[in-house]
Amino acid sequence: MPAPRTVLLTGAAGGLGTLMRELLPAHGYELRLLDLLPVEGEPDAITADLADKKALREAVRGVDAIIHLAGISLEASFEKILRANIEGTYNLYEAAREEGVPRVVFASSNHAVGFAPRPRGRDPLIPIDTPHRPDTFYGLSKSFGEDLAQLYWDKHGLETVSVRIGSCFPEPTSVRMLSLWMSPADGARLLHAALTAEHVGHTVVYGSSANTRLWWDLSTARALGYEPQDDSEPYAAKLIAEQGELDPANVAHAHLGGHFVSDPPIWPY
Ligand code: NAI
Ligand code: 15L
Repeated sequence: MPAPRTVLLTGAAGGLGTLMRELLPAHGYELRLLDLLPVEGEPDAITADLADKKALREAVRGVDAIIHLAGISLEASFEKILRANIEGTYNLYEAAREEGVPRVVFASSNHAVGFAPRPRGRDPLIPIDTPHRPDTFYGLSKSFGEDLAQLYWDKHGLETVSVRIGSCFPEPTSVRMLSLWMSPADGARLLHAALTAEHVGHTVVYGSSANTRLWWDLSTARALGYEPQDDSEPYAAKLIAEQGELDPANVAHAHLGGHFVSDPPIWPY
């Protein structure tokens, strides 16, 4: 596959979309933007719902690849998750198939496997082939998205890299995030690797920086050419002083998904 140049970024108005809009052009991409909400400062962005099949078909026409970030990014009722994340992702893949887009990078999440116990001490890192253990309907929709991607590869030859993102924010804000943090710059590096690696078929990777306190195995991400440059460790002393070490007796501290397993944050609208 020739290196993609024009890339559709869905979810462009969101937190991660905003960070990637700033960082991806330096990797050589021209971004076409789409979101349910207007994208501030981007009058050419497409304002469309993932439910709008016609708009999606037009949005994907002629792009070399899609980075799919749009959707509900927290827990919500099954009906809301079904519409935005499950049917919405299906609609996007159908549009991509119909228009011959060769590759999608899918924003999966650690919450697809959120009930995986987090490693302690000398425990092995969580492998990429750990079974799906969603911690929420939200996580379930990410498990679905990964399976949908596998189907579209096996049946239609549409490639996907599913990135189980940890926590991609400018800085880690919790002790848990010391293990899962992906710096925005590393996020852009990983998306670039996922867009340009050859013959990915459907590849699933974990998405984080090279954190000292890493819980998962980054080898499938590294195999794409991803070389993380950042580590959350400089934030560790302050966060641990403020919040204390993780308590193994606390169910939210004992699992990869953190508080999503017990008290998930709810999508506000
Ligand atoms: P966000 O909630 O800030 O952004 C999501 C965007 O999707 C919003 O701008 C929203 O308007 C848009 N959207 C929602 N429903 C839509 C629909 N039906 N049609 C079109 N657009 C719709 O979330 P964030 O943090 O930017 O995450 C982006 C993606 O990455 C999400 O899929 C999320 O699940 C995933 N992810 C993010 C992580 C992170 O650390 N930020 C961690 C793991 C996964
Ligand atoms: C996610 O999947 C969410 O979209 C994001 O807002 C964070 O909560 C992240 O996981 C996390 O686990 O920190």
